[in-house]
Amino acid sequence: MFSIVNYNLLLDSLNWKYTNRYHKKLSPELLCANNVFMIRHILLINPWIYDFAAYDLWYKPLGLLYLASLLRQNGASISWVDCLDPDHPGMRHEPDIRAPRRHPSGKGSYAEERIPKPPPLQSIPRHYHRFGITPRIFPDMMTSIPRPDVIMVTSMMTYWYPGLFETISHLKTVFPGVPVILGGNYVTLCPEHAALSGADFCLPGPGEIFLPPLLKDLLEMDMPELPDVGDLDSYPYPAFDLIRRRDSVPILTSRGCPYRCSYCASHLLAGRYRRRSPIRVADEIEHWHSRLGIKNFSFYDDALLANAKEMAVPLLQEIIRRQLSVQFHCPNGLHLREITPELGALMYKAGFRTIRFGFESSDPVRQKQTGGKVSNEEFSEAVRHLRLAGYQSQDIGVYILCGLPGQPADEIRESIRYVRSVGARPFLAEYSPIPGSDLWNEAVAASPYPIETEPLFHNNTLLPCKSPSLTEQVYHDLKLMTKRPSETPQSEES
Ligand code: B12
Ligand code: SF4
Repeated sequence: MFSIVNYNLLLDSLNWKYTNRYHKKLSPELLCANNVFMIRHILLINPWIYDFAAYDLWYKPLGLLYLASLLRQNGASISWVDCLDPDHPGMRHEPDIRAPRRHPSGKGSYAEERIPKPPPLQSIPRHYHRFGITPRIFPDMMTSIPRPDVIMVTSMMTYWYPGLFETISHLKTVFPGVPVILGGNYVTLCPEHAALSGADFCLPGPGEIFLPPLLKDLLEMDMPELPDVGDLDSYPYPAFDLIRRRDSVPILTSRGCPYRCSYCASHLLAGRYRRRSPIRVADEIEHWHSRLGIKNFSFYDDALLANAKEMAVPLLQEIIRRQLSVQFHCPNGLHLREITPELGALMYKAGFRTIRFGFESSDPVRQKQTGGKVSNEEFSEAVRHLRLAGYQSQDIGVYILCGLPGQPADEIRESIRYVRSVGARPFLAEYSPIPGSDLWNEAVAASPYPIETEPLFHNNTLLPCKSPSLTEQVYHDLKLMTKRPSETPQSEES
C-alpha cells in the first residue's frame, strides 16, 4: 500500500507542499468500515466566489470535471455541486436576488449578494459580494445527496479563498466526519495559507497525479485506469454531463506553457509543456457539438497558438474540413507572434469570434523584462494579418498590463495609444501578484499591502503593486481611453 509517508516523499520530491490534518485521525476501524463499500461515493464541489466583482467569461471548473471523469473511470459514483450554477432551480425561491443575465454565447453574470467585507479589506471603498447560489439553499441541496465517502473541493484565484472557506465550513456541518480534500490553483500557489481552510487534506498540483495514492490510503480505493500524464491524448473527456448549463464547453489542447513570463505562475501549475494531437482535439469538439449540441467553445490553454504549425493550423484546418458550425472564444491571451496570414485566415474561417492577445506593453524594455513574448514590429504585423483575414479593429482585443511594480502610468497610456494606432482594441489587464512567479519579490517590495501573508491582497481590483503615478483618477482616465471608438490604423490613412 502507498503509505502517507511515501506520499509525502513523492510530493516533496516534486516540490509541492502538502498538508494533512486528517491522517492522524485515521483508525484501522475507519479504513475497514470504508472497505465494505466497493463503490466509492465522491462529492465534488465548485465553491463560491467572494470578490468585489466577477463575470463569467465562459468559465467552467475544468480541472474538477477532468477529475470527475477519472474517478468515474475507476468505478466511483459522483455527486456534483456547483455553487456558481447560474440556473440552480432553488434560486427561483430567492426573490431578492436578481436572475443572472446570460449571453447566448455562454458568458454572463452570476447571481450575486452583497456581503460584509473581510476585515483586511475594510478600508477599500467598494462593495463586496458572494457570487453564485445563496447559502440558504445549500442545506436543501445537500439533502438529496447520499453521505459521501470523501468530498473534493476545487479552487482557482488565490484571492477567492473566503468563498472556499465558507464552502468547507458548510460541508463540515452537513457531512460531519467526511474527509474533505482541497485542491486547485490556490492550494498549489499558497499551500501554507490553504492549511487554514478547514479541509482535511490540501493537495497541490495536478489531481490526477496526487489523488490516487491519497484515495488508496484513505479509502482503499484502487485507480488502475489512469492516464499517462505525459500523453494528454490518454485523458478521458471532462464530465460535462454534470454541468446543468451546457451553453459552452472549455477546451484544453495543451498543459503548461513553453514561455516564462515574469508575472506568471504557469510553470508552477501544470508541469512541463505538452500537447494533444490536433485530430483528437477536433474529435472532442465534434463530440460535444454532435452529442450536446454545443456551438460555443472557449480555449483555456496557456499558449494556444505556440508552435502553431503543430497544433493551431492543423486543428483549424480539421474544424473547417469537418464543416463544424461552431464559434470559439479566447478570453485568455493568445500569442501575437504566431499570427501569419495563413493562421489569421484559418482563425476567421474556423469561427474564432472572441480573440484577445497578450501584448502587455509597448515599451521595449518592459517587453524584454517580462519575457520577450512579442515586439512592437511583430505586433503591428500580426494586426495587419488579422485585418486582412477579415477582423475589424474592434474584434482584435489586446491586453495591456496595468499596475506592474514600478510601471509608470505614462507607459500604460502610451501602450493604449500605440495599440489603438495600430488598429486594435486595448483592454487593461490589472496585474495580480502571484506567489512563486519571477516578479514576486519585486511585487512584495512594491506593495503597501502584506501580500506575502494575505492572499486577499493579490486581488487585481486593488492594483496592489501600482506605482504612485497610477492614481485612482489616472486609472479611471486610462480605462476611459480604452473605451473610445477604435482608430483607423496609421498605415491605412491616406
Ligand atoms: C482559464 C483562465 C482564466 C479565464 C477564466 C477564469 C474565470 N474566472 O472566468 C479568464 C481568461 C477569464 C481568466 C481571467 C483572469 N485570470 Co486566469 N487563468 C485561467 C487559466 C489559464 C486556466 C485555468 C484552468 O482551467 N486550467 C485547466 C485545468 C485542467 O486546470 P485546474 O483547474 O488547475 O485543475 C487541475 C489542478 O489544479 C488540480 N485540481 C483542480 N481542482 C482540484 C480539486 C482537488 C480536490 C484536487 C486534489 C486537485 C484539483 O487538478 C486539475 C487537473 O490537473 C489559469 C492558468 C492555469 N494554467 O491554471 C489562469 C489563472 C488562474 N488566472 C490568473 C489571473 C491572474 C487572471 C486575471 C486576474 C488576469 C487579469 N489580470 O485580468 C483574470 C481574473 C478574472 C476573474 N476575476 O475571474 C492567474 C491566477 C491569479 C491568482 N492570484 O490566483 C492564473 C494562475 C494565470 C497566471 N497568470 O499565472 N483566467
Ligand atoms: S503569461 Fe502566458 S505566455 Fe507567459 S508564461 Fe504565462 S501562460 Fe505562458
